[in-house]
Amino acid sequence: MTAPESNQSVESLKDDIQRHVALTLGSDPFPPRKGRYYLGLCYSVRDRLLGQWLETQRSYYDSITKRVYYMSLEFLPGRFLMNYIQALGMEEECREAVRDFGLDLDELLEEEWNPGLGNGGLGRLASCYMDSMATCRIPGYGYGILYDYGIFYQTIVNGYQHEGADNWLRQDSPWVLRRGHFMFLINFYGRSEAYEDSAGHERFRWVDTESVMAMACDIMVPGHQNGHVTNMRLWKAISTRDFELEHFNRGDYIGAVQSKVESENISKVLYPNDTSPRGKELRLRQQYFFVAATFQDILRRFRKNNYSSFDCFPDQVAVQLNDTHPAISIAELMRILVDEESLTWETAWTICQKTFSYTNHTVLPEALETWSVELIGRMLPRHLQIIFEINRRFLDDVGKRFPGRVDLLRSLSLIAEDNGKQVRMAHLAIIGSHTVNGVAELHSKILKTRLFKDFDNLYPGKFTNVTNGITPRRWLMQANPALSELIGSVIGDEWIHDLSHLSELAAYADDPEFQQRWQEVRKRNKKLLARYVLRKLGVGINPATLFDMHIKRIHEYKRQILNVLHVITLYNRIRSGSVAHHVPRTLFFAGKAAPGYMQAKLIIKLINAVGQAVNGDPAVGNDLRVVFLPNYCVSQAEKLIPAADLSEQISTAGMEASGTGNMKFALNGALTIGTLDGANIEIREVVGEDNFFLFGHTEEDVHRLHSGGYDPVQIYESNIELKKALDMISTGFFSPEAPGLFRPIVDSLLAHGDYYLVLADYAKYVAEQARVSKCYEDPALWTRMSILNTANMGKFSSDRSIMEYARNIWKVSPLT
Ligand code: T68
Repeated sequence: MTAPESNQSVESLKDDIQRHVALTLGSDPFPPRKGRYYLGLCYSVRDRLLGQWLETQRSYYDSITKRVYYMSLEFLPGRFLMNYIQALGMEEECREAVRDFGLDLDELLEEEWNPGLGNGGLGRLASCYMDSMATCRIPGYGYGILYDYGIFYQTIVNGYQHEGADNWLRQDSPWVLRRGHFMFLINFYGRSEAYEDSAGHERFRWVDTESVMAMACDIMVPGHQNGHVTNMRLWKAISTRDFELEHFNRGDYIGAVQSKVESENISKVLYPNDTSPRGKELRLRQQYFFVAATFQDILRRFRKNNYSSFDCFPDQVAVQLNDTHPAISIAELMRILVDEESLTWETAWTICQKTFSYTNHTVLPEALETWSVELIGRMLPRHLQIIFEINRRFLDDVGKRFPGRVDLLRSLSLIAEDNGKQVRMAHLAIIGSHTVNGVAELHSKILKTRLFKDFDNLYPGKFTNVTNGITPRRWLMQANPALSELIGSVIGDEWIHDLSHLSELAAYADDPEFQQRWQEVRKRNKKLLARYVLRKLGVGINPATLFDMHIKRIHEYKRQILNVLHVITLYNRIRSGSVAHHVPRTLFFAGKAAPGYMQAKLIIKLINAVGQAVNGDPAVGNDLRVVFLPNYCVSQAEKLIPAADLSEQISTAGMEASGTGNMKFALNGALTIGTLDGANIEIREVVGEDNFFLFGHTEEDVHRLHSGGYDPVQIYESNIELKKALDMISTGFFSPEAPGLFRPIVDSLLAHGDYYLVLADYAKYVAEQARVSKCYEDPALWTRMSILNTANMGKFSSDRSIMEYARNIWKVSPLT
């Protein structure tokens, strides 16, 4: 596939770039300028993919195949240009073409803005899965929302997080193809009206609604050099003409424009995952907006194939719900089938259950979605009626199977009563789906044995596991070209399609010459990062130090605090001269805190304050440095991860559903210090216990400690180093201008019971970190461990995950 066809030659590329600069952008191609030539290159690359995209979409129709609809309110695709270039196998040609214009491809790539249409792991997972669906030729689509504003832009001002608007579409994106001819009407509010049909049956229709249009905007997702291009369809809200006319007819021009603007607000902004998702009316509107638009599109395609009956719907359509955000789909499909297609309730329900499957991404109780009955009843009155009917039939059934078990009815009901009446979206997703999966083995086990135990008893076999994965294309080939080349030089390039081939590297783990080349690549990556940090922050860091990275959303369960306590401990040891020998480290932190999560924002301030104290202390010098990189995003992760020596995966056991950053680090040869949580457990299993730094209480310990008897104060009193670190935080050592500033952090650990068991794991963590330093001092040992990490990561390719979904859940096969 890489053999240059005529339009892949450097000359044709150059012609196209200049043609686009002149005729698409209306700019003078001379002299070549970075911004314009970047766009010229984008359009030229896009042209080369569009044909493949059209062909792929046509092939779906020709083969009348079952399709997968991956529904996700979030996607974090990262920059597109290099991904497209590599998918086409045109990197060398592109480099040469722009070089001939006196430009540098790597610099042009930096012109692209990151589409931040997601919060973190869940959205990035969706994008890895799109990449794998395309590469594995699984016929499918991604569906979501084209937000005008993605996740906020984070800056750090005086150590504090500031949130700015991320107006990523300010300049039109060359990748977003607006489809003005795919518009659907979406209804809200109004009421459900009963009427009698011609056969005398009571039926319902949804009337007096307000409406808005959903316009399709498509983004291509190419497979890797296989000619298969999957579509990601994102909906944009557009006001209806009717809406305007109504106002205009009343002579209310400003009112007309205002309601137009308001209705278009639906797709304006991505919600950050705040501590509690409750009560946000616009968020529920977003969910239904994208669900209703997607189902009209699904039905349009289904009808196009001329099916005589809806019975075969589940043979044509598999819908994956990425968390509960699209779970209102279940009520929507019931409404369509019963109200519009006149199917019986029983037939419609069978179709629903055969169509949907649901992925859960969290066990944190505060993150489980509920919507008040009042809000759903007002915004989606017919759907609420349907949810009540689903619940009535469901509880009837449970009541018959388990007579007298009122407790069971209460725990399983779709409606929670304790906090005003709330609809539990996870319960709706579970009973409306044929399969429910967790995202790592431990997480799936917790779903079955704790969170949804009663559901598992009720529906044996419904709960399953698909361990998350990451795409090797972005997370090794693209992010780490030097390591990819080294790997390719000894085992070839098959790993790009089949990551299990990396295991062939194990044979080289002790080979001194290969080890040296491995170290050189890692050194080079660290130097590149040091340069980036200097450019961005003006902070000099030493690439010879151990690069220790903790990069992910800031959350108490992810325990950045535990890491900070270790940093302070090292700092104190250096200052007191109590370590005979210290291995110099640079600590990297990056990540956003939800704007309403005060404790997380205070943690950011603390990290920066500790950084300021440590970095400014002449007694420390190069031995310890702390940097907080603002505005963590996909592109930044691509720069950080290849340069990491140590990956911090230190969540409280049982709380991180899977983690995917952990996989990216290990794939790039970083060693992990981690708890037995999420996918860490499976990573440790494959890379080997000897090649993983383990510490901390297990999930069962955590459960036991939460049941009573845990006393963090006693631990504080009995550990001198810990006590000293906490006292420094609480007495203002790091905030002399406001000594009480960090009290809430210390209070959460001492006065409020330390829910995340930071103190319980401190001693073991610090001890394991000492073992990290010791290993790092033995380059041959460290390098061997690093190579073995990369070599054994084959399992964590998202291609493997996608093929498991395809085989076991969706029942679809790759197109041939
Ligand atoms: C993450 N969840 C899990 N949620 O925390 C992580 N939540 O362990 C897992 O690896 C990853 O999903 C992929 O499975 C999230 O990222 C969100 O971003 C989110 C967004 C909106 C509302 C709630």
